[in-house]
Amino acid sequence: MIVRDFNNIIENDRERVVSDAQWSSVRMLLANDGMGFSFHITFLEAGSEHTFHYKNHFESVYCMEGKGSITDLATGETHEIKPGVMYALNEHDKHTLRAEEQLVMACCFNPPITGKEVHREDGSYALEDS
Ligand code: 9YT
Repeated sequence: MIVRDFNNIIENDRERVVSDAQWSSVRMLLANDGMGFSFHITFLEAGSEHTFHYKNHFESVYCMEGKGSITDLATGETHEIKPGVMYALNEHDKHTLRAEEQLVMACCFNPPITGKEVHREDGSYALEDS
């Protein structure tokens, strides 16, 4: 069994904490945990906007705190994001996420990320060996 404490990670396991200018993410589970998915708690700053396109991964995201919206860039459709709402990028959907208030999201990736990825210019993460 794997048991990890978010607060302990923040204090003692900084390798699991990744930050960009306007988001940060705590990787609770990564590929080497062998679960077949990774699990992240992600914070998106109030007022920020992000375009991501996870071409190589499926992702589901559950909003725990905050307020914002997500636009599916293929259809132009925009959905409200608030606590209790989940979105799943089941078609590797390119999307823009906006945080009106800081968003706190619980995210799962399949395949799991390794922790070494950086966002490429097209908004995707590479697979480990691509
Ligand atoms: C909200 C969202 O797409 N989170 C993705 C996870 C985060 N970018 C990370 O941990 O890499």
